[in-house]
Amino acid sequence: MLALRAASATLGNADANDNGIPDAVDGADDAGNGMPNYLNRISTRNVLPEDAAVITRYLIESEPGVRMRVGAVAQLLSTTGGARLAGQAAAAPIAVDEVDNVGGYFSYEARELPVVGGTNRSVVPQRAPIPNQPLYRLWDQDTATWKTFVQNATNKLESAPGEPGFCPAADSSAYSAGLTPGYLCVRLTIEDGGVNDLDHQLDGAIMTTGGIGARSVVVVTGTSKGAGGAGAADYWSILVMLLLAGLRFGRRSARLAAVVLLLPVSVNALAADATQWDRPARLDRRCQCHERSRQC
Ligand SMILES: [Ca+2]
Ligand SMILES: [Ca+2]
Repeated sequence: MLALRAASATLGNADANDNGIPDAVDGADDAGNGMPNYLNRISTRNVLPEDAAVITRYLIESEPGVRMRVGAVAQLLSTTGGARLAGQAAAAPIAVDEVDNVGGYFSYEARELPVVGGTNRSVVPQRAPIPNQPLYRLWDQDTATWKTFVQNATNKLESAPGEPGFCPAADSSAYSAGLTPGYLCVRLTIEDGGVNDLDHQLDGAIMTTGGIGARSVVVVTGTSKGAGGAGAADYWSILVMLLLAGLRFGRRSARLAAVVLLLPVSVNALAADATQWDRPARLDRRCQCHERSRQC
């Protein structure tokens, strides 16, 4: 996917990347990582800045050897010059997702994977803690739709506590399964050519544009009878009848019957909740610091 602009930036004597060379001399050619030369400050191939001007923290990192590149969506829409789109409004020119974004979207590519058809792990420091009921949402440019990251044997979402701007390295054992609310670091494992690879090619590269979303509504579903609201209505009708019966035969027997009736509703609600957002299988608070970070 290529980013095509109607016009190139007009560069002058400013020095956006603070390298002592005027922007006009640095030029707007691709620095090799999807960023224009006049903004680029980084040369490590497996690392990208979320914001072009900040290279000491908030770095998106892949496993060593992989070439990282700012994604085409960020090249067109990022206001920070890096791989980050600053939230739902920044991504609106694509489409507004039905799921509320938390902490921004990130658009990047990981190229030159060691194995075509293999997997790639990348770490994205979050701008806000992972919320309750989290999802990882992806923008699929081929279908022009937002979709939810699919987890399976070769595609995973993991998280680690981290510190603002600093996360364990992409190959660290500090990550635990799932998106844990409150954590600041997300690791995505994506299979080349798999369901979450947005270039849809078996080509030794993965493309992703997406970010954390939070469901705003918990949907409680299911009773033992039928589909939709009819079964639930029957349930509550029976419950009311039992309570009325309690007035005649005693409160204790009515309470017992109500508990028996409500138990499967509660179990169904928990089961429904578990399918609505990503929940970690376990917590692992071990932390290995990023080699460029001084704390963890
Ligand atoms: Ca410069
Ligand atoms: Ca691919």
